Amino acid sequence: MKLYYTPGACSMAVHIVLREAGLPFELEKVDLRSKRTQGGEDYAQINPKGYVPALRLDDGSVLTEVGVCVQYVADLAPQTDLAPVAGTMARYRLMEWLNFISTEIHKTFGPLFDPSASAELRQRQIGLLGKRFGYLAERLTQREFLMGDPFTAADAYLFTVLNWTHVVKMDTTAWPALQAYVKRVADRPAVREVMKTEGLIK
Ligand SMILES: N[C@@H](CCC(=O)N[C@@H](CS)C(=O)NCC(=O)O)C(=O)O
Repeated sequence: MKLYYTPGACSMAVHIVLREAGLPFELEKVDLRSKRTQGGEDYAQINPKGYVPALRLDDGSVLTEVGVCVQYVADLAPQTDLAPVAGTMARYRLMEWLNFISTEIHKTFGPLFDPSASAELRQRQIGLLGKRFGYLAERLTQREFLMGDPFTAADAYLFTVLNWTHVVKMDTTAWPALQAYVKRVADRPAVREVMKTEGLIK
């Protein structure tokens, strides 16, 4: 398998699940401005949607969308419990989290990365994120990880997007449970390894 990624982007969720799963994989960095890979390929030929992540599977086909890629990888390593067995209620709970993270958190950050966004829009997005963070913090005071214990693919995705609060300089001190959760995930050996590889920590 080969993961097309950009350091610190949502592709990091797939990278974390690959490391947590202990599966062999290759990495290829994508420059999102030029839309070229580190190896010089035209990224539009790999993922015509133009964004990361993309996962080249061993049969040569390409899988996209964070919430799907993380489940695909997790299912290759069922012993790790990164995703509950397909068809169970627990699996639907995982999908519920993945969808929430994608639509309510990941995409809400978008305008905060846009230098042309107005101050009003930024405030609106920060307010929306604050509401979601309040909900998450309440859940995470009662449990170690989103699904309780163990760590799952949803935690890999949530950690990845919460890491953007540093990038956009959003103050999270109002949600200590969320800060404790981020630290808990950041301290996992696989997560540290991913962050080192992506150049986010030394
Ligand atoms: N729906 C996609 C969204 C992926 C996405 O937003 N990727 C961002 C990085 S976090 C990106 O590559 N943006 C560059 C672009 O859209 O040109 C998914 O879930 O994978």
